[in-house]
Amino acid sequence: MKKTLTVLMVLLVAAAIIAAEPVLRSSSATATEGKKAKTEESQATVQQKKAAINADLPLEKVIDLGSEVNMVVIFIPAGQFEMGSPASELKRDEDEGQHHIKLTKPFYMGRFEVTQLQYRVIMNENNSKFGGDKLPVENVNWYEACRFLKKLSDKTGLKFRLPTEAEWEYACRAGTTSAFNTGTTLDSDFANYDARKPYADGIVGAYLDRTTDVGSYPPNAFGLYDMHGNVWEWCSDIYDEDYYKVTASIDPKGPQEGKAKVMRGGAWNEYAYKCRSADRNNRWPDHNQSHIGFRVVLEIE
Ligand SMILES: [Ca+2]
Ligand SMILES: [Ca+2]
Repeated sequence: MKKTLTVLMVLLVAAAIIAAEPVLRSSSATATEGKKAKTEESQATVQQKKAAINADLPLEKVIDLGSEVNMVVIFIPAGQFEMGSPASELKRDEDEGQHHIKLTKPFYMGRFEVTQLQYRVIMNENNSKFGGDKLPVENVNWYEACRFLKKLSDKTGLKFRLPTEAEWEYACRAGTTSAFNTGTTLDSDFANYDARKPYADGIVGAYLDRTTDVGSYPPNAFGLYDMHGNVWEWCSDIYDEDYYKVTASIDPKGPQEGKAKVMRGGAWNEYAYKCRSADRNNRWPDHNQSHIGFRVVLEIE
């Protein structure tokens, strides 16, 4: 009897190890990535705080949406950066050619993707596929996002809009030049995406098959959450694959003509390479899908 029990115990332990294996993470790798991200973060964070003090503006603002619902926006400093990806970046696309961009004005950006609760309070509707107040609103097309921003602006007397593509990437990178703002890889502890297929020397992780509450993963150096993954985020720009070849280097607003709109950052159902800071994607503006949402920009007048 005792021998049978021992054999059973050994089998159970072995089974537990095998079950844990596919999502097993090396803690030393996580620590190294965390440290790397932190070193890069601190510079951008210092610059952000300094710029807010110099402009005599708060680092974050709490916007009252009514019905005891708030939205927090974060101060993003003016600055310069290399937009796009270097030719050496793995799994990059041809439309990401690197070019220097200067953003001359600071702005505020939503700390989180717009949530279902926030969307419902302003629009009295919510057609998201996944249900939950703290989940990002999705299944929301570009026109609907703009209507939300218009209503929010009317209600608050402030000027809300979608980020430009350049503002979005600048805010996502927060001073980093690597493929992700977490470093050279994106592991499933850092974002909600399909981590069954790792990027570069990344580790295989989980696929949740759904959105997650906003802010479930660590923020970037500017204090923005879910810039990689969860839901794709609409930008104001029209998409043109050749735009980077002719783009204005100061405060670019996107091409004049075209139908599709830019979306950025990847989503819960995408592999890591689609969540890269430089990756560009697009959809027609009347396109509703359960992996597309948005985040606000509040202009500083
Ligand atoms: Ca996102
Ligand atoms: Ca792309």
